Amino acid sequence: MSKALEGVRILDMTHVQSGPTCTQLLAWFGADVIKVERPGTGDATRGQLRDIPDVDSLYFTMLNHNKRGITLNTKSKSGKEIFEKLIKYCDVMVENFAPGALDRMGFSWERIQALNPRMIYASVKGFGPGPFQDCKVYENVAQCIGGAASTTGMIGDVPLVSGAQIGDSGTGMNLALGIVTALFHRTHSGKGQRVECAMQDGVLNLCRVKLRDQQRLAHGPLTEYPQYPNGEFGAAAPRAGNSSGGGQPGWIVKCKGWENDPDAYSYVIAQAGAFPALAKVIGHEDWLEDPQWNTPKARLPKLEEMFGEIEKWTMTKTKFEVMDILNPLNVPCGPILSMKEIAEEPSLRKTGTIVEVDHPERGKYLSVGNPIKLSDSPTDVTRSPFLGEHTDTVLGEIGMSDEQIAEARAAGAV
Ligand code: CAO
Repeated sequence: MSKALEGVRILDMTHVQSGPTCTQLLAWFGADVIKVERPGTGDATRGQLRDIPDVDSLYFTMLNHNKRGITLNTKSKSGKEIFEKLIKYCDVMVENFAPGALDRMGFSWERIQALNPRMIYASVKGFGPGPFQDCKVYENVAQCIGGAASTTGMIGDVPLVSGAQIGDSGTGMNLALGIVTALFHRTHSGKGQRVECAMQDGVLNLCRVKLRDQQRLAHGPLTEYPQYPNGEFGAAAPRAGNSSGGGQPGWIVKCKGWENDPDAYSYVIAQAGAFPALAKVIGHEDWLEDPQWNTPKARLPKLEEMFGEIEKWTMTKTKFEVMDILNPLNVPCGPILSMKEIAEEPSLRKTGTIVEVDHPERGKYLSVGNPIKLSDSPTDVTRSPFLGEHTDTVLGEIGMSDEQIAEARAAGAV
């Protein structure tokens, strides 16, 4: 079986998380990803949050699978010459340095196009063009500037960032889509193009429903928000606690064992069609005849009370029992799964969503596999490269002799 992106060569200048998630995806689809790192130090994440001394961190290994690794000082004279050869050798260049870093090295988009007109040049930055275009940005900053933090959290409490890396891994996904789209375009245009993704845009794209709510505010209160009917709505779309972002009310309720287990909770959605079954199972058949309860509109001002009654019932069941009972009744619900439970879930191992990878220095560890499954192009997750592991091989591929490689090494370029 051939891999979907076999034959595509990626010059991977990425570091930390956002860029590496993009190139890892492309590598999983079969692209030859050549990760370029600074000699001696490499990607800073190799050494960050280490769990085992002197061994590449999980932070690094889990973001750089299936890649080859070379070292190159792109600021040195001979390093720049090698970099030029690599630009001519590859189809795509990906980077997520601070704004302007590649230009400062002497590699503007114009120069790259001149070197290789078929090159697709893809970048992640914190902001797009505008007043903040020169700022450095990390995940949590992206969540703040993209509207996620302002709209996440409990009512009346501080803004909250999510554990989901929507700024980094989310933007990496966008960039990967931009790259394969540009590759497709190149099949008939014959030309490369620039692909730019701002983390602010990526987060905002995932907060679409909140911009929807911002505009709905002009026409009255947001009736599905916990603030309705007694709370206040200000000028901006507010935090909504755990209420559902859609048209069906939902909330997180306690389940049996919640006193000792921080994850003994379930999300329950009181979807209109399944409401009679839900009411019956929690012992509130009376609601079905009561005009105060038996329409979605009548229930809207009483959602807190309704979920309170649902919770009285869920507290008598484990989160998995709640799932077992409510699913056959077509009540959408889901247990709050801990990372431990997810890591141990056999079905996720089977699908390759959680994979065990072997690493010569750290031994076996778990990683998150490819979330996108292609029928003719399955993903095999292989370990990340050591710093400079493939330098000699790749420099040989671009036509450098052993002697020239030795010279580059002596000059500190690799
Ligand atoms: N050879 C020579 N120099 C190299 C090199 C190499 N192989 N690789 C990197 N460098 C240089 C860069 O050119 C840059 O030099 P200048 O400052 O002189 O231009 C320098 O190393 C540092 O790069 P940086 O500014 O990108 O790194 P940082 O740690 O200060 O900032 C980050 C990190 C992530 C905040 C910044 O890169 C950024 O804002 N990136 C864009 C947004 C992004 O992707 N953020 C997500 C990161 S994951 O949370």
